[in-house]
Amino acid sequence: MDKLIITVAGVGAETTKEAQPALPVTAQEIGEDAARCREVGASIYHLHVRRPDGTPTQDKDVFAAAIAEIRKRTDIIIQTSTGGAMGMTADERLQPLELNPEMASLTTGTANFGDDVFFNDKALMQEFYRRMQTKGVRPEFEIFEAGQIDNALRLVKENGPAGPLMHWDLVLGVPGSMSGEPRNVVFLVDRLPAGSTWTATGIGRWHMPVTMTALALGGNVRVGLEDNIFYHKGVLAEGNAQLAARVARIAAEWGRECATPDEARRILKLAPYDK
Ligand code: KMH
Ligand code: ZN
Repeated sequence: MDKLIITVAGVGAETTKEAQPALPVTAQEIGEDAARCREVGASIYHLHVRRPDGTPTQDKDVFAAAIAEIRKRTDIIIQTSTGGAMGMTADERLQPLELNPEMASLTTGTANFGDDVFFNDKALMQEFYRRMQTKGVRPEFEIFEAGQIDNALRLVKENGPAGPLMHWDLVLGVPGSMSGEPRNVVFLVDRLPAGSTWTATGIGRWHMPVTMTALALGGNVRVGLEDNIFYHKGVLAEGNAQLAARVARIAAEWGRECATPDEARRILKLAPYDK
């Protein structure tokens, strides 16, 4: 079994500082957070950014500032979000790709998202996918519903591959979309094409069921305040690193070590890190 790749979704677009005081918001806070997470075993940082008042933005310059602060401190793989926040236009969401990140998220389908709709029709997906292909940015296919796997496979069939393998993130438990029951994780993993790599994350109360199922299946895990603000029911996490450290500890007890960022690059067949 490959070493464990822990992704930290440390910032997100929906979590607020009021709800979770440990949320990193400024570029410096994000840089320090990514370094702490890397120290406890994380190898990918899924990056959203915020304006100084905490509101989400996809502004390229705000991403550049956060990436610079991360890069001052750590070699962690940076995966920029193209999901952004509810209501953003496709052009807004695409901005961080201009910075040529190693990876970027790509949701392959529209999904209910709380009281809102996270809109990703075919034209949008295709534009995002082709832009990533052209720029050599590896997509992480974000799957909230089963049909989104088929949509991603169709993108590859119609446009060709965007790298030597497909990497997936099963995002389960968003209110309005597929829940994080273990059987749902198994169902989705069964549908991924041979040669794929995958990670999974459970939103809110689904955090631990999805984490434990992913570990049991030999997959990878995503944690972080974007997805879940609690350590235990009703007890806020101290921060992203505490959530990452717990998964690293459980995996170690099971005899599975965490991949360093460079080991994760090899597992994901990404280009070697160029300092
Ligand atoms: N904030 C959500 C609407 C992604 O990063 O690609 C979308 C999201 C997915 O967070
Ligand atoms: Zn995200």
